[in-house]
Amino acid sequence: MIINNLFLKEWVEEIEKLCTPKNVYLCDGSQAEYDKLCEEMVEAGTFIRLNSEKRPNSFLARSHPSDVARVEDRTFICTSQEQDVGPTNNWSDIGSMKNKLDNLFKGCMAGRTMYVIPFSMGPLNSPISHIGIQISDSPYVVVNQRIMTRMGKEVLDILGEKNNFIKCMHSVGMPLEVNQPDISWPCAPNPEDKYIVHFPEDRSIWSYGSGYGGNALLGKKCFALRIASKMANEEGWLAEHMLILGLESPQGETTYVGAAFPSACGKTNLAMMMPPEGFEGWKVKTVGDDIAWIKPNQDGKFRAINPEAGFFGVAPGTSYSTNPNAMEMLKNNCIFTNVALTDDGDVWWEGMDGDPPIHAIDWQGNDWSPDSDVKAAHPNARFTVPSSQCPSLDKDWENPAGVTIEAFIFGGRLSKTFPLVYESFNWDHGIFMASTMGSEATAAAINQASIRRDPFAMLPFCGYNMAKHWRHWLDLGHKYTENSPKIFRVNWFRKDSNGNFIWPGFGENMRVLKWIVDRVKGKVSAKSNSFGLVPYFDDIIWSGLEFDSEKFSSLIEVPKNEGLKEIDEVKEHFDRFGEFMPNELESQRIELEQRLHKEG
Ligand code: SAT
Ligand code: MN
Repeated sequence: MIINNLFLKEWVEEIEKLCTPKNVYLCDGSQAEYDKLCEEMVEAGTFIRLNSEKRPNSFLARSHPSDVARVEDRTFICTSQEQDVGPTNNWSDIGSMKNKLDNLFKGCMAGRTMYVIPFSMGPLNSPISHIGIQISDSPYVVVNQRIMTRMGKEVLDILGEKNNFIKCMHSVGMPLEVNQPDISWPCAPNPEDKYIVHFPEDRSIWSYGSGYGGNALLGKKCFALRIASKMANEEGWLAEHMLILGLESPQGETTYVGAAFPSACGKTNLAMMMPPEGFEGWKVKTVGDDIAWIKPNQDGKFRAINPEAGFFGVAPGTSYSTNPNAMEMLKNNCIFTNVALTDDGDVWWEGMDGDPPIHAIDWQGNDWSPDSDVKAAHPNARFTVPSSQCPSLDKDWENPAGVTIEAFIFGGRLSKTFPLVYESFNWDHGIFMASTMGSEATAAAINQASIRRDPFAMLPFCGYNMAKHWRHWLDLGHKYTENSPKIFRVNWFRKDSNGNFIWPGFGENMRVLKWIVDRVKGKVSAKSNSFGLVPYFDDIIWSGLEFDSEKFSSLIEVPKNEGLKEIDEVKEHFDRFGEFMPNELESQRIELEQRLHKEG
């Protein structure tokens, strides 16, 4: 394969000169190429082939212990003006960062192959999709990108002569001297040597020193969220940290919702949920589990696609009881990273069904048994699996026009104050609800506010000033009033006075989703409290679950003193954004205070 696109050709030559790899390889995205790279990684010790009867065509990788998750404090956004990134991002000046990166990348691929990876975020023929080209010296990245994106030759065909691709530059940051043997997971082990850098103004990404997850699979958080959120702001659409699911009624009518929860809050489980007893005939249909690109169409409908083609999910805690669809989809063609290896060549992680194995090899390659005092799988161990293997996948998941979102759901992890579910009074109030969302701070943060705010679940992912992101959402709702989705907040995690969860969660969340669908379709009325519109007890389907109206009240009522505390904390949260703070949101805060006082 050769590169015909002159812009791409020029860029690849420039990078080759800078990084001085042993050779350059243009990825075609074929199965043969994937198989060959996997085999090479088995030989190099990066991959272990799993038992081909138990887990066909699947591999285990163990990362370097210093390279196990995204590194938020090494993630930078570089813009001309510091205020463009706002108080929630690490800003750095463009010129000095470019100098630093130039030095880091100089010769950084010595002794390695430089892969050129053309990929599309979103279906190849969708007007909502965008193309990226990742350059990487990691074959692990290539095979993961083949699962997570539409990757290879077709993407170059679609790109044609155009130069509208996002440049995604990646190196593991471990050049090899002549005759220096490689290691199974090369990276720059020192945290200060890792750089995940975004230049939203020229829409490029430079990532150095890590081979793991969102640090290295640059289509995901770096492109589809940080860079795309900025593009979306300029072009009038949305790039959000949201799962997309469809709720299909027994009559065959599907209602799609986009739901935002912070990372590792069970988004994959919710996106693939099995409806509980009492919901015969209902189906949950999966479109995506992490990212949504949403563009209002000419009718003002919010059409959403999942820009990804695979799931990069947290393995620990995944089981037939928490997510049977995930367990089914993980039966073959998977890459597992940092899970445990069983003696029969299969994988295991904490929380999997049944008894733990009596012996395994842990994620660091050491012997492990149930009485070891370390975990067998790293808590952020992941699976990479094609979406097409998901049993609950929606028939429209690759519809180039997307699916119409009728409700947005925002959730956090909060043990008190916040109702199980509430609907906003109007669009602006919904944006207030999303801009103030968050999860309980841990005991370590005892002197700080009790809630760690994660607005829109976008705290680590918004590529520009968060307050401008709120402004953007407000404006979109004001522009498309007729078909704008309803907005809800949910909180599965409220506790009683004994510290026990009041709500059973998991599949039972379907009861809440069904109420949301009924609200969207105008089938049920709602009761107002100070926080928003909450369900009447009788409007939730209870069959199959014992739950009385008193317990239900304790899940949806807002104690006045707790509500007032929230008002004060929200003020502090909003104050951080200074002059960029939209007036509408401060007005919402004051109205909430007035409602709380009126309730007496
Ligand atoms: O590693 S990822 O960024 O892809 C997943 C996450 O941390 O949310
Ligand atoms: Mn995520």
